[in-house]
Amino acid sequence: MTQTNDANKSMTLYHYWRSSSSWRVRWAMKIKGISYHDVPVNLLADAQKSPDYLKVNPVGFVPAIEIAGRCFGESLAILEWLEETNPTPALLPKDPLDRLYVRQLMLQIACNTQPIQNLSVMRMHSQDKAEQAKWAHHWISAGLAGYEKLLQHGKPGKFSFGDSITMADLCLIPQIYNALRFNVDSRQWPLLHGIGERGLALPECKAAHPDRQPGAQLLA
Ligand SMILES: N[C@@H](CCC(=O)N[C@@H](CS)C(=O)NCC(=O)O)C(=O)O
Repeated sequence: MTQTNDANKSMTLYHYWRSSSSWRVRWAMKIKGISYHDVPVNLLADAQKSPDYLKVNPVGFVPAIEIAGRCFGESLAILEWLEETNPTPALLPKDPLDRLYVRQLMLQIACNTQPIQNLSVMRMHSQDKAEQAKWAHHWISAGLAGYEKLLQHGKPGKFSFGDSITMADLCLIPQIYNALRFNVDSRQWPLLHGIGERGLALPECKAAHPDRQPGAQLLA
């Protein structure tokens, strides 16, 4: 596919080392063997709201990706594009109902959990760091408890759906990492905790891990 190859040659990922949404995309790109140029966006310095970055993603969130001169945001939309243009290794199951279930899991994190504990939402809720942490703790706990229930009614194996990594895991595992920052211990949910441990041990996940990203050492 010529278009895909051309696009793959010229990708720039705008991301923040500790952003769970950014980690989803980094991890997918590592799994699919796609290289990219890095542009770190420092959320603590509000670089996501700078005029330059707003030209990349007008809504002021990371990640964003530049592909063949065009810029796009929204991590799940980017994951779907990566899957369409680089189908192997697959990150979604083949059966449409299984895909529906995997997407339900993805959205349990990407719609029902992560946005509520986002930096801008926490800041709007309160300026007080302790209150922000309490808020994040509550909503991450609620979101992960829901994910565990979905797993109990699904077909978990080594990972969220069977024994292969899917996009659901790409959403879950960065959220588990984020949870630790707010003292939410995933051991209370045995199914997702085990998935988290196995996922973190994978080389592609390690390569996409926040600690290995540009900017991490400076800001940690
Ligand atoms: N739905 C978006 C969410 C992106 C998002 O919330 N990004 C966070 C970092 S994980 C962010 O840029 N926060 C900056 C802010 O809240 O100002 C996606 O999946 O890409």
